[in-house]
Amino acid sequence: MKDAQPNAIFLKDYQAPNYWIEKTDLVFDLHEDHAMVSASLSIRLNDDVEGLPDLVLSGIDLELKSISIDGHPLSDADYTELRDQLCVKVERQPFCLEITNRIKPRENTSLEGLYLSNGMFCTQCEAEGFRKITYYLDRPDVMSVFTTTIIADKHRYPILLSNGNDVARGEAGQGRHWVKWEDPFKKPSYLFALVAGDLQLKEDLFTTMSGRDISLRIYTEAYNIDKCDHAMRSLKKSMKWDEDVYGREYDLDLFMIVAVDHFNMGAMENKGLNIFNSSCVLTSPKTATDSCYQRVEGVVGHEYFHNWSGNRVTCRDWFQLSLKEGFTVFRDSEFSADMNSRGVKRIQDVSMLRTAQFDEDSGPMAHAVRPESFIEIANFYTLTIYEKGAEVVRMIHSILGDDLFRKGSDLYFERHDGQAVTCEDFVRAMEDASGKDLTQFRLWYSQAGTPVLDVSDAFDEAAGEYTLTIKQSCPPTPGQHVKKPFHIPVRIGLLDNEGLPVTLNAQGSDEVTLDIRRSEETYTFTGLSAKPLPSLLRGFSAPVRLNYPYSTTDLIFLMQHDTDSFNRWDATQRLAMAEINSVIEALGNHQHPTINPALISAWGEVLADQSLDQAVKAEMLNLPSEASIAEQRQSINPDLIHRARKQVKRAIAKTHQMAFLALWKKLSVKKPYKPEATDIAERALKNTCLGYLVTLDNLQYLELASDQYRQSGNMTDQLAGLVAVVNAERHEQALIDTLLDDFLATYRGDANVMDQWFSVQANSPTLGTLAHVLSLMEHEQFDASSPNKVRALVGAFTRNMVQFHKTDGSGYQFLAELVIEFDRKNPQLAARLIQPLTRWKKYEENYQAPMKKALTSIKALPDLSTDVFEVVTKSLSTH
Ligand code: B3K
Ligand code: ZN
Repeated sequence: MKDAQPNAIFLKDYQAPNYWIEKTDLVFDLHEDHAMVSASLSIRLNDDVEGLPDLVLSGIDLELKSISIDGHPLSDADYTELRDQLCVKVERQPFCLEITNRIKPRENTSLEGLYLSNGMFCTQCEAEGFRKITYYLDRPDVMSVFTTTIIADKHRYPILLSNGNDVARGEAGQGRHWVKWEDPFKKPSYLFALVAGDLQLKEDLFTTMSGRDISLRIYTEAYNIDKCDHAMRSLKKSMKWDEDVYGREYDLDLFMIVAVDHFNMGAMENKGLNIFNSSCVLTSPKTATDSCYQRVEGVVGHEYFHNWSGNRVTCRDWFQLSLKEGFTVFRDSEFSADMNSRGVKRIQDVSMLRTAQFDEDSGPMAHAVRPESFIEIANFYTLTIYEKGAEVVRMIHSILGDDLFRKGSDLYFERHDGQAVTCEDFVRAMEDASGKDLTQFRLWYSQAGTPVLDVSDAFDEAAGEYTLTIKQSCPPTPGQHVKKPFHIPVRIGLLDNEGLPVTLNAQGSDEVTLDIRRSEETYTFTGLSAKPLPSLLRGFSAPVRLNYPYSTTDLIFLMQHDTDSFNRWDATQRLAMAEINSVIEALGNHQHPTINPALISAWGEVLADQSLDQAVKAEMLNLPSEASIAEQRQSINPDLIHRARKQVKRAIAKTHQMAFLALWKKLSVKKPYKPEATDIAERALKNTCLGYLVTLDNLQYLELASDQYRQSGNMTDQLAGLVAVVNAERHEQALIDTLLDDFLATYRGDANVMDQWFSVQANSPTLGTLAHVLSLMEHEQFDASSPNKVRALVGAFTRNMVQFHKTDGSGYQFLAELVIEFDRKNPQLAARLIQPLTRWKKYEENYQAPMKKALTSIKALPDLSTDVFEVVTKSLSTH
């Protein structure tokens, strides 16, 4: 537990370290109830520092056993042990500091530092976990060459892994053995990794562009080893893609991935030894959904790409986190776009950004892509750092174009290889390589909040001139009340009355990118015979909210004619959103809503459109999610959102049920499962149809869903069948119970599949009551020490608009009690779980009070972790 009133750390206070650690030799002696860690650190004074200041090392929950310098044990007067630090007097330098300390991995439930997952030792050091292993300058600008020797029982831990290459091994007596690893590349401590366990191995080979053979190894527990093929294929594709697109070759002779069940996030890019949440590695047609296959491919790519964007060139300090994360998310999303359907990937990324990142950016935790301060860095692994950071890199890419962007990335990697650098260094490399001025663009790194573009237009018939006026603004965010105008690239096109693209310039282009720089900009297009319809922010060329007074007819026109598939999709979402909003108003006024027939017939046209890509069609038919609707509302009434969305969906289903049914049937042909774009698209579309059909109170559709559950040979269709039965308007409890029991009996023991079973129930507006969630927490398949399970059950429940948001506050109270309990075990998980309460001010009044009460009850506790303390304090702050 940390201080009750932890302090913020500021970017402006950054100072280089007083000492460097040039070499780090580690020996781990692993035992059942403890581990002994011996570190030999070759330390040298930073040339810029005068005198010989004390060496101040970080260390948490460590038991110091011995300490010496250059072989001479230190006396008590030579060092001081503080709570989280060790201060060592320095009389001469350079020197070698030798430390031995004891840790208790089995008692480490934070999943940070060295801990156990299913009896296997593993580590997670980013951001500040290495200090839970040994005393160290645990900051990313201290880069060192590591060697690691691991000693452990041979029978229980036959596999001993660390970063780099294994250079020696031997017997250690008494049934123990040892392996020594050397990593020739210097790295910060956050990239250190160790694994010891009884693991099986899947092996392959990749030949790099310069002809070097790299051994690829994926380690899992024996019973999962047949589920690694897709991850291995994804790894090879990633290695090839980074060579082709960025010219980046892998550097070690060995690349390892280890899958573990207990992990706080998706995966970790430790040098040469990536550690993954098993949910991001393991797949098989029967146990993994299409989106799971795609997540595995994306995460494998992401962690692999970090080898250059993050490891070879790393961050100077944690304020620069987006330097590696934003850039790497941009890289992985382009990789996925190249491997699958580019249009759909963009739609999915933007949906997520607009739903969750926009929400974060308008709430109490809003922060810039490069934050100015934080209390707990673990709270800053956010959608803003990752997804908005990726959008910022994407904008640089679109301002520079493919070739100059590649020149910029080449320069960045070449100039900073082996260094710990800043976002500024990245932007400067892009500027230097391209000759473009990104001065104003840099505001994207320092200003938080989502900019708003208000667009209006006018047409001068006599002159044939069309004028677009674009005003930008950005709402205040905590600590930043006034914003300067951003540099915003806005890609647009114009459609004529026939829906054909209008030529916009002398070069004959029908699409241009407007570089918005001032708070108001005007653009004039000439030579038009009638007022065109603008297609704005094509491909979502900047992470902004765009307002333009589109009529229903305009949106339907764009849905039909826009050449930009993203904007066609966006038109459906705007149309649906307007309709759902008006139903919410009607329901709020206790009126009977009627659904606009224009919307219903527009959906019919999408359904009938033979020319549409199937995956895009599925996305176009999908209504905005409840979370996305909530994000766009001024004031949230969860119950009304749920009911309104359902009514619109049912109205569409009712009119088009024959078309949905016909399409479902057409796409329900049995064929072997392939996780490939066309097949994934067909399944997505088919299951969208099923989702519409079961909104109707019709036994036939319920049977369709349960047949699909029973007959499908893959998890995507089977799960969609189950979800459809559970949430069908025609509620048949006996059938629901039968299918849930069948699912349990089939997949019991498969942790990742069981996560789905918990989520389906916790998500359900009818099934997912608090009482049911509480009973599921007692289920033998539930494991409170697994973040995946907690997220699958409790996380899903907190997104359940109907059951979590009860005005009696029962859901909020439950969450508060759980957060308090988890905070003692796993603060990172606790701080994530609390998120749904942080937006209490956005809810209607009768929800606000119980949400605030729950937060206040957490805040009242002494000894909160810095993680939960920061989130709760900022959420309750009046500023
Ligand atoms: N870099 C890690 C995230 C570490 C989070 C630590 N709390 C995974 C990734 O972004 O690749
Ligand atoms: Zn990352």
